Amino acid sequence: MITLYDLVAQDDRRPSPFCWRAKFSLEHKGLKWTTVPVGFTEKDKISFADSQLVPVIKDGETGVKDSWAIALHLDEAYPDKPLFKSEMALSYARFVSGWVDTAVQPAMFPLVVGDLYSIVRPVDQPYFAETRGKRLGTTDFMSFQAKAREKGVAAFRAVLEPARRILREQPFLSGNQAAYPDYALAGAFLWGGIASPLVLLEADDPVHAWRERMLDLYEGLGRKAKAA
Ligand SMILES: N[C@@H](CCC(=O)N[C@@H](CS)C(=O)NCC(=O)O)C(=O)O
Repeated sequence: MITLYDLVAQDDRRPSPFCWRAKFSLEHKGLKWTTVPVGFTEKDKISFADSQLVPVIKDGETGVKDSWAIALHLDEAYPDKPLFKSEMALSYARFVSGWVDTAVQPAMFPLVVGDLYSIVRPVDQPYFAETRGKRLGTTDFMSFQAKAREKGVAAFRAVLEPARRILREQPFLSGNQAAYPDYALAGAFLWGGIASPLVLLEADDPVHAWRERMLDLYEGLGRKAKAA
């Protein structure tokens, strides 16, 4: 049994996009896993892995931090049902993950930050306000979010164009079956959806239909997640 240290918000919500990558990876490989909830200020729970961030996994005596390192570890330790079937598949997954990290999530964050703050556990809110306030230059996250939404929703949809082009042609970013590139992008949408009721996608967007397929995967793992 693998233990995933998973970011927790109010009402046991689990919003972390990077933890979602790890959850989908564990499911992809058919491994048994459980979670330990970790609040923003509960760094002591993940110190065994020398980490300040989640996801972290404990696999037997081994601790692994960072979602990408976790994926690599799982393929190395459990070669069955590979996440990365070839060097090219690994490279594509890395490229898509990098795009989600540097373009998709940064475009989404300002649109949901006020709602995200309001679901953070009260005990963690001062930490969130300090760290994210520094990043955004304000702790008035609701006003920041309202301003960002004026032009940001259209800009966010534009960022998704590379995914939209491929999803017009095939059901998943990875082809006929979902794999790591899909998990990376789905993690971002789970983050947004768990934090905020904001409608991010138009109903006729191919990305919308893909997101529905992603929510259905693994017996509706994503769909069962407590959303805003
Ligand atoms: N590169 C890391 C990023 C992990 C990350 O940023 N995790 C966030 C949650 S989504 C976190 O632990 N934040 C805690 C904090 O900001 O103190 C990965 O891929 O795992």
